[in-house]
Amino acid sequence: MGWLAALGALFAPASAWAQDGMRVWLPQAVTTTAPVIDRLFYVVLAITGAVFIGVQLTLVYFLIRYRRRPGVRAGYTHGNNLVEVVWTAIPAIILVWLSLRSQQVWSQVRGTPPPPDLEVAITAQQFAWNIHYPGADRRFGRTDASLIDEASNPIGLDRTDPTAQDDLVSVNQLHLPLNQTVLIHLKAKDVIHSFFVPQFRLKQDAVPGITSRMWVQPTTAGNFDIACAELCGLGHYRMRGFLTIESPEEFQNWLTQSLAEQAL
Ligand SMILES: [Cu+2]
Repeated sequence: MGWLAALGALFAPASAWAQDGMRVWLPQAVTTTAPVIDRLFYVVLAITGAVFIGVQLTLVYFLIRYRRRPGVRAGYTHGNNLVEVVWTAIPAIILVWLSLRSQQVWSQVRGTPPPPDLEVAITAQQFAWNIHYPGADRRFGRTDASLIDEASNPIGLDRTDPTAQDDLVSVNQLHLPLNQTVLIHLKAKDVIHSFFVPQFRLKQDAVPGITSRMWVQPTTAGNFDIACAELCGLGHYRMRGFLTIESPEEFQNWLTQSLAEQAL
């Protein structure tokens, strides 16, 4: 039966690919800023693609044009100052223009976020994502490392703190409401992890001792994977979270129901 298992292993990536709608190009873009990053990607691809084709065609032309012939040395060319100036100046101008454009995209994607409708704290650890919702009071309860209990209280939330009463802590389940601005506070408990949702076009390191902030505004409902993009230990491969983007009503229902289950 060994060969059957081997065959299965061979087709596992194919079935994951089929589940993702057999996309051959970029994953879905499900936030307001993802298409902005994609546009920059296409601009860079178009420029480098055109240069690549141009350089290869010129190479072939020069191979033929300056080949060895009776009475002519192979590779014989003479310098041309004007051509040298042009092919130095054009890439320089393109690079300066691209860096200015990238700066604009960067400030739009990672600059000051619009006022958030919802805030979520995500604490990465070997090998899970702890998701902390502040609840109706919109204030995160106090956390304290000495209160951490891996089984019952992975982020060390102080349940005696009044602002913690309506807080929800879920493991690997991130639900986000459609069309609302969400500010994510990203932390790490042990080693460096990296929060990665390909459909957000966002990848952010989670570093112990630092709270990194990023924001998203989801535009498409669906279920997506959260991957850890930093080799963080032996269980790195199974550090997978589940992202659900749903309507604000469905999100509220999920929050209320999870809070009720948490209280049991
Ligand atoms: Cu990790």
